[in-house]
Amino acid sequence: MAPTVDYTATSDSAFTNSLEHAYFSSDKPTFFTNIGCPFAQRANLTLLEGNIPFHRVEIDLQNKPKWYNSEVNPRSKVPAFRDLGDEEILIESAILSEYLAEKYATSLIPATPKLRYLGRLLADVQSSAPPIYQLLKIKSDTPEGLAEENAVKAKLLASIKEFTAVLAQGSVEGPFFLGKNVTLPDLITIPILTRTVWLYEYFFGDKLVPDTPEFARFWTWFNALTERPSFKQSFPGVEKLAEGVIKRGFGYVRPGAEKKRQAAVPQAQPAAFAAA
Ligand SMILES: N[C@@H](CCC(=O)N[C@@H](CS)C(=O)NCC(=O)O)C(=O)O
Repeated sequence: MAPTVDYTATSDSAFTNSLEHAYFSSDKPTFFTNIGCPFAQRANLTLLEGNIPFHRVEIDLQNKPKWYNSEVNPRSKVPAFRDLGDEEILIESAILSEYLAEKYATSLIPATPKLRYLGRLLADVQSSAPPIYQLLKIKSDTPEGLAEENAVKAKLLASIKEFTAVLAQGSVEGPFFLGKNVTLPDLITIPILTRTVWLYEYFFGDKLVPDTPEFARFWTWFNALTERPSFKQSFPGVEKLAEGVIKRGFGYVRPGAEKKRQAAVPQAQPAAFAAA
């Protein structure tokens, strides 16, 4: 199946899609992505926050075009990026985002070695936490399953506590990691944390991270980033993500969650794109 290609800028109207080969724009960098992928969203946020023009090629991960492996990314994953004036394809979301900021949007890079260190620490804390999918798929209808579920929940919450402490080291007030301006560590960490927080609410019906003073800095950060146009534009909506999780057997809605969810969760994020 051909990838869906959307035109993120009007000047792409001359584009014609090729079923046989990968399309590379000749007047903008080409970004191969998928709206549901948190790793791709890191780079997508960096492109948007850095005001970097790009041509977007949406890859259907369930039905990847044949050329994707051979002509774009031999690892067969999104994101991938081809810069203008360079035939080489750049991969790996965190490294790619750093490249994009260094080349096109240096204001996104924390200003001092100490702040860059803290930013990398923030990203490390986030990526050392168990993936939310590990929790969602545990069958908790046996005492062992329930114990396992509780252990993973505790690990996730402990990691968010640690994350909150590093946020406060960056800036006590925020709202962003380093204060009033968004920087790369915000963009690298928010995609996976939104999956963790919102999918937890969706599948369990209650909150992983309580609304208490202990987590106030976390919520300030989380709300400030998810309200930005860049986030809304690069996120498919919680329902779409949850649908994908259920369809692929990565998790199931816990009994009673739906009722609790309707009371506890104000609204899922609006879908940014029709197709996820
Ligand atoms: N370490 C990679 C991970 C990227 C990744 O796992 N992408 C997933 C989608 S979220 C993917 O393309 N999966 C396709 C596949 O494995 O077939 C990065 O940070 O860029």
